Amino acid sequence: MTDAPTSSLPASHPLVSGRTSGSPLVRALRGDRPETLPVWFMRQAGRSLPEYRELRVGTAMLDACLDPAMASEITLQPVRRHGVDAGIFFSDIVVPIKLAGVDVEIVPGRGPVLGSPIRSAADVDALEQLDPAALAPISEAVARTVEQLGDTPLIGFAGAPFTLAAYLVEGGPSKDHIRARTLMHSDPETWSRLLAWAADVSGAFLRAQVLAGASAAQLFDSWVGSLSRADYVQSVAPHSAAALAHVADLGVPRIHFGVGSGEVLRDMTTLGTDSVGVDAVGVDWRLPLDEAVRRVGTGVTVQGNIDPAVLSAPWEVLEAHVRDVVRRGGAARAHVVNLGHGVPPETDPAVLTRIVALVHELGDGTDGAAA
Ligand code: 1CP
Repeated sequence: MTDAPTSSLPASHPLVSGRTSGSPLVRALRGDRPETLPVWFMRQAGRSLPEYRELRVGTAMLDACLDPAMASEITLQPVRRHGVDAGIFFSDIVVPIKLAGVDVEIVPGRGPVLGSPIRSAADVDALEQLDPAALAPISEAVARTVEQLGDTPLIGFAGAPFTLAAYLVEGGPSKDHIRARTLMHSDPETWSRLLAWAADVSGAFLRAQVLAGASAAQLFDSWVGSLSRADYVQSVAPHSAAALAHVADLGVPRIHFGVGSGEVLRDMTTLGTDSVGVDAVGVDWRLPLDEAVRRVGTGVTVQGNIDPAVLSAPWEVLEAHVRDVVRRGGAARAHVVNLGHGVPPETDPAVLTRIVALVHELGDGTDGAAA
């Protein structure tokens, strides 16, 4: 896997030119154990940073995402501050559906809200394809960011079809995504067309980021934990595979993450097939990493899984927890240290910087020193 083909990428792409191909993140995703464990944090860009809050004053969330200079600056802020081993592109999973013409906005303190939810066959029929030209601000923001990042890789991302459908059908954030799951059972044909549309739109968004210079691609299926395993395998995994297929020919390492994903972790690794279909699987805080490895095997890198709740505990407690995460991650072929979900907005950013320094002291994570 180390020699994954990268021929469809432009020669100037950091994975091809060599700028990021030897980085700890890319090596770990491809299955090596670099001398230093890579670490980054989901939602590292955003509300925990005062410089972010300052920059965002007066600009709506989705406007910030579509302003290349602002999106790029916000992406770089946590990299400068914490010394993390990767940037994650500042955007949102609903950006591509907005660019495809869906009436969606991000309401502060709440999340994505739709003007009118998508609930019937006719609603799905009315969805429009994403015009590739609409992705220009995304490509420009990524290109600007990658230029500034030097040897540090940028992770591109997109929402998985199920998590997007959870917003599209519900019309906003919801607890158990009941309406979405009802549609899946009551009208499987409409469900399938909706997820196929979401896979196309998300896949195009992900591909634009990779072509513009992202060195890894993460698919977020944040709400996958509300599905039974049977429903996941039958009605969801094929569409996640379709979204990820949009970058398959580019040879970029692919990460698949979900929350509450213990029951389906193996299926998220295989994408419902017989063999490993991604380079890394993200694990939430509920499942110890050694147990995750027991479930997914050693053909895939694990990413995770510091409990976000422990970030605000006393340092001694947090330090012991981080060491335990690293020790358990030693069971995997390779480990990318991260949280089990996003950084809570009230987190003291100094704590994140301290975790990065600690992880970088722990070597490749297999010497038992972490214990
Ligand atoms: O004004 C603000 O600051 C709004 C807060 C915010 C931010 C900073 C939202 C609204 N989105 C984002 C950025 C964002 N969203 C990133 C940035 C890069 C980084 O990680 O540093 C990423 C990767 C996302 C992806 C995203 N959006 C996911 C998947 C990841 C996850 O955390 O599970 C999901 C589920 C969303 C939807 C969304 N957007 C925003 C909120 C508050 C939510 C969740 C709402 C809910 O609870 O349903």
